[in-house]
Amino acid sequence: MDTSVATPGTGSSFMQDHLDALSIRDPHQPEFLQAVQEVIVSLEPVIERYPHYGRQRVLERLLEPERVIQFRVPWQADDGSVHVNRGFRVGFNSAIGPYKGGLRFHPSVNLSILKFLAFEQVFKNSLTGQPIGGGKGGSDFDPRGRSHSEVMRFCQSFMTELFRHVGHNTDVPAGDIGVGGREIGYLFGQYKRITNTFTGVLTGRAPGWGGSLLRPEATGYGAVYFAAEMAGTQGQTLEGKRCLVSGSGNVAQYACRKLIELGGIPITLSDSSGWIHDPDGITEEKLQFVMELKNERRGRIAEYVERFTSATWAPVESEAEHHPLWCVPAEAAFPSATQNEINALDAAHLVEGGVRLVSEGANMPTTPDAQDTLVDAGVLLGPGKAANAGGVAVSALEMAQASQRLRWTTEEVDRHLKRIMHDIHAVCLDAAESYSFGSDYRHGANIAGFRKVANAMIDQGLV
Ligand code: NDP
Ligand code: 2IT
Repeated sequence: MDTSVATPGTGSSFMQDHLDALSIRDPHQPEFLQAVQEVIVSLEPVIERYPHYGRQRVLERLLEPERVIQFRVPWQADDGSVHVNRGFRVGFNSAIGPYKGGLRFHPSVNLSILKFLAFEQVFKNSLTGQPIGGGKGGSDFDPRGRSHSEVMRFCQSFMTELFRHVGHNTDVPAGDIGVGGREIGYLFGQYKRITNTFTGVLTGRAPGWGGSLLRPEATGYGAVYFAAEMAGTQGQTLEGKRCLVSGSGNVAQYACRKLIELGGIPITLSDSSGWIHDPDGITEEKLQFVMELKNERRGRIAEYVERFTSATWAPVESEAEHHPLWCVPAEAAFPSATQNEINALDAAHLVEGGVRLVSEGANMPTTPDAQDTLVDAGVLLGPGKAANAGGVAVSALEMAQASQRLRWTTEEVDRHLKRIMHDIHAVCLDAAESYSFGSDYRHGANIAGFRKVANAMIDQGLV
C-alpha cells in the first residue's frame, strides 16, 4: 500500500494529509490518532522553518514505531484455571537513547493505547533532557481482585517472553497503571533468573536493590512543581489553592502529598468506581489512610468516607456525559487517572468553577476540544508530556545511578527533579513564544520535544 503523503509545509492541509495517511494505515487506533493530531497541530511552522525536516520526511518516519512486539501470556490462577492475555512492547523511537517507558496492566490495554502512550513518551523523554528514547508496553491483564501469587505468576510469564526484547542498553521498562513496585519486583526477579544478569533493565525498583530514592514520588511531585512554575508566571504560588485531583494511585497520591507540603488544599480523589469530595481538605494523615487503603489493602476510595465523615462519596457511571468531580469549585486541577477523563463539558465546568491552572499528571487526560475550552478561557494548561515528565526523568536518574553503581540521597534526586521540571517549563515557554504560540505550553512541549529527536534522526541517517 502506498501511504506516502504530500510534501509537508505546503499549507493548511498539512495536518489533514498526515492524519488521512495515518488513518488509512491505522483506522482502528483512535487514541494513537488523537495523540498524533495533538502533536502535528504544532509542527507545521517548524517544518516550514526547517525545510530539510520535510525533505528528509522526518515526521513520516517519526510517526511509524521502530518496532512493535506482541506476544501470548498464559498463566494459571490460584483455582487452577488457565488464562491467556496479550502482552505488548512498542519501541517507538530510539534516536536519543534506549527505549524508555512504562508497562500498563489494565483490561482496556490494546495496541492503539500503547502506541499513543509510546508516541507521547518520545516527546516527553526528549523534554527531560535525558538520553532516553520512547517506548511503552503492557497487557490487557486485570490485576484487580487477583492474589499476590497470581500477579507473580502473570509477571513471570510476561517476562519469559519480554526478556529477549529489553535490556539496560536497549529498552528499559518501568511502571504505569496497574504496575507498581510489587510488579516491578516480580518482573525483575524473572529477568534476572532467565538472563543470569543483575542490571538496570527496569526502573522503579526498590531502593534496596538498585532503585532510586524518590522514583515513586517523582511523577506526582513533578506535576506539582510544574504547576508551581506555571503559577509563578502570574506572580502566584499554590498556597491556599483548592485543588481537584483525580485518580488515587501512584500519581494522585504523591501529587496530593506535594500539594499539602506547598500549602495547597487537595479536596478530591477518585477511582474507576467513584469519587470523594473532602471540603475540609485531604491532610497528610488522611493521605496516609488512602495510601494504606490503595497500596496495601488494594481497596476502593469509597472507604474514605467511612473513616472521614467530612467527605462525601458518589459513584460514577462509565457512560455519563460528564464527571461530577470537575464541577467542584476550585482554583487548580491535577487529572491523574487516565486518558480522556476531561471532556469539553468537564472543561467548561472547570472554568465555571474557577479553575485557572491544570497540570496533567496522567497521559492525555484532556480531550483536544476540552484543551481548547481551557486555553481559550485563559487557563494555564500543562500538557502531560511536560507536566508528568518527572517520573520518567527520575527513571533516567535511576539508570544513571545503576550504571555508576552509586546511590544518590533523596535531597540530591529532589534537587535534580526540581531543576528538570523548571527547565522543561522554561523550554516549553521559550519554544511556544518563538513560534508565536504565546504561552500555550501544548505547542511549546511538542515543538521542543520534536526538534531534539528530529535533529538526532537526521544526524543518524536513514535508519
Ligand atoms: P495507578 O495504577 O497507580 O493508579 C491509577 C488510578 O487511576 C487508579 O485510581 C485507577 O482506579 C484510576 N483509573 C485507571 N484507569 C481508569 C479508568 N479507565 N477510568 C477511571 N479511573 C481509572 O496508576 P498511576 O497513578 O501510575 O497512573 C495514573 C496516570 O498517570 C496514567 O495516565 C499514567 O499513564 C500516568 N503516568 C504515570 C506515571 C508513573 O510514574 N506511574 C508517569 C507519568 C504518567 P481503579 O483502581 O479503579 O482502576
Ligand atoms: O508515562 C510515563 O512517563 C511513565 N509511566 C513512566 C515511565 C518510566 O520509564 O519511568
